[in-house]
Amino acid sequence: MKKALITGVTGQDGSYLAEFLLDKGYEVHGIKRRASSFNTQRVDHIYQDPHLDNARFMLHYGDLTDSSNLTRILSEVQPDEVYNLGAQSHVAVSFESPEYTADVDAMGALRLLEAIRFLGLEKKTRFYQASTSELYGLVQETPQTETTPFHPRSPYAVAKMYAYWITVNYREAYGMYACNGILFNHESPRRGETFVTRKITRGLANIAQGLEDCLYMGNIDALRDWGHAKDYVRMQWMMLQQDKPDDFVIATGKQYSVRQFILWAAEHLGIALRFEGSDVEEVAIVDSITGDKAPALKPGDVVLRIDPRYFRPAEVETLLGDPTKAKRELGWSPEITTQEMCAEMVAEDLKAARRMVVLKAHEAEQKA
Ligand code: NDP
Ligand code: GDR
Repeated sequence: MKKALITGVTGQDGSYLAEFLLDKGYEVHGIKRRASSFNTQRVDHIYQDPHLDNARFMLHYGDLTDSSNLTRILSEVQPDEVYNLGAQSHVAVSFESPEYTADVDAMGALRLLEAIRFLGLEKKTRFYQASTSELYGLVQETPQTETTPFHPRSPYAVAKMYAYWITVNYREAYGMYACNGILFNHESPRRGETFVTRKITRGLANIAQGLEDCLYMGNIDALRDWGHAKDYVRMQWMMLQQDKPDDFVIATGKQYSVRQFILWAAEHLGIALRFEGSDVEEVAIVDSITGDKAPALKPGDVVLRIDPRYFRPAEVETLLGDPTKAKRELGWSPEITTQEMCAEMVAEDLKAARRMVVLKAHEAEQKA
């Protein structure tokens, strides 16, 4: 039975990858951070009682800033594959916490690679590094491929650039099977609530149900290539099953604006929106409503305003990936379109909002 170790197992990708590897028959070990409250919601459904003889999913406390902890876990698990998905992954937050972001996102990758080498696992353990389209930043060519030059635009992207190159370096210097997946944005109903797609689907669903009044957004003209996390974790695994390690761009090859994503999400809620004003003055106003998904709204309601607080000190305006190499060499193609993904996210967030409405009504009844 193959063993995998996943850092960031409690995150969006980590949870889908753990499910995927369990289905493939792997023994899966994940590193979770100690927190003052439970932080394993995304993997609770695959939790297995460690007392069971046949348990194949195990969690270990750890942190990418803690070398001795990583070395001990690697030594105990002796994994065939390590997926380094753990990161301070929010670009805007990296401007607030640049040093911490560098420690986790850059040095974390080095700590893992060095621990693998120190333990003499460099010929056994294959290593996947969660690299990112943010490396392209101020883009030098469109679409972006494996050979497009990097120009990172945030402390996050600069930290990830170190992780990218240290992965290449350990491959070249020590013959390690180490790969970078240069993944473009990927989302799902499990996406963190402060990333733009989830903020939109969750925010609009809550507004439609009367739980919030207005969504405050930053640069809605940013262009992104958005795929589904489920498609992208499959590719992470495929990259570690080849004869030779290599780096791959993973993207859909299609690009849309944040504004377009807002319109789709609204449409799935039966809301037609129009945008008025410009830049910081811009608002989205309800034109018409069909169906019963937005009972709290009426035409003329303002559901979105621009708040410069969400502008970044340096923005990545446009990203569009070219996944030709992944298609050609690995036979990988995304199966879920951006629009289908948006519909799935809205449906899940609407369910959650409706549950909250029922709960609130029940609480109010109890009080009365
Ligand atoms: P998430 O933010 O959902 O998950 C990040 C994970 O890293 C969480 O499990 C988090 O733990 C963990 N983590 C954070 N800090 C530390 C630390 N100091 N030590 C150990 N673990 C830590 O990210 P995604 O799942 O979306 O992304 C996975 C990886 O892929 C990240 O490295 C991200 O930068 C990268 N990436 C993501 C893309 C995307 O569009 N989703 C695109 C390209 C790259 P906790 O749950 O406790 O916070
Ligand atoms: P990104 O994702 O920075 O591309 O990084 P995010 O969803 O945060 O932003 C995408 C674009 O939307 C614009 N935007 C807003 N973003 C947020 N979060 N909140 C807002 O209110 C808002 N308004 C507009 C942003 O300015 C940006 O242009 C993600 C992360 O998952 C990284 O870890 C990963 O490496 C990259 O994707 C690929």
